[in-house]
Order: sequence, then C-alpha cells, then structure tokens
Amino acid sequence: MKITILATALTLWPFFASADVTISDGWARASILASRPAAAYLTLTSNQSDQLVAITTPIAGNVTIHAVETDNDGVSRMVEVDGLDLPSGEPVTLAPGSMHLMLMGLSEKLEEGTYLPLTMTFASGARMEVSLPVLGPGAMGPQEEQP
Ligand SMILES: [Cu+2]
Repeated sequence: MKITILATALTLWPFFASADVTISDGWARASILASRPAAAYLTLTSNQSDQLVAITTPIAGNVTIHAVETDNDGVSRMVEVDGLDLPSGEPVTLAPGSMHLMLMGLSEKLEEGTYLPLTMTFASGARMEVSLPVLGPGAMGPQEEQP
C-alpha cells in the first residue's frame, strides 16, 4: 500500500512542478467600509506561458481582474479582464492606475496591518495561495508606505 501511494506522488509531482508562478510586490489597500470594493496589486512571473483565470478569497464574494481603459475624451473606466495572460518569463504587473484585482462583496473591511489571503487558479491547472499585506488607505505600493 505504501509503495502505491509513493508511486502516485511521484507521478503527480512533475505536473505540479511544471507551472511555476512567482508572486512579488503583492499588497492590498486598506478599505474604509466593508460595503466598498477593495483593490489588491501584485506582480506575476510565470516560467511558462500561462493565464490567471480565477481568484478567490474567503473574505470577499467575488474577485475580478480589472484593467483601466481611457477613451478619446480622456475618460477612464475599468474593464473586466477574463483571463490574465502570463507570457513565459515576463513579469505582469498590477499596480495603482492600471490593472488591479477588484474585491467585491467583502465580509469585512480590509484592515491595515492584516493579510489578505488569495487563491489563484491558472489555465495550466496550477493553484497558488498567497497572503498579501494590507497597507494604509493612502498607500501607493509596498515601497511607498506613508512616512
Ligand atoms: Cu476595478
């Protein structure tokens, strides 16, 4: 019985190891009220061509990827991105003013100093769990914390 289990584990290992996504500069901005949407940012680098297809968190009803489009009149609006393409070896950055993760239906507001748990699912089948630090309501990034 032991041998069977070990063999299964060895067979599955290359599958899990094949998709390798590195997350860096991840953070979320503290929100004032649970009834307001919250935003989170991060940089993803995949070692193979992949796509981020779903994000969930136990504390929000729904997480979507948003891009910001500016029309000819200079008016910006957010558009939902169905799957975020991750070209092999190229960092894809979500940052204030452009792409972001939008969290709606929060069960509690994002409190500065806590962590936001996220589960990310990729087209390759890979899944990743990350915890992003929640920075202050005026934060623009992990390197630009308010003095
Ligand atoms: Cu948005």
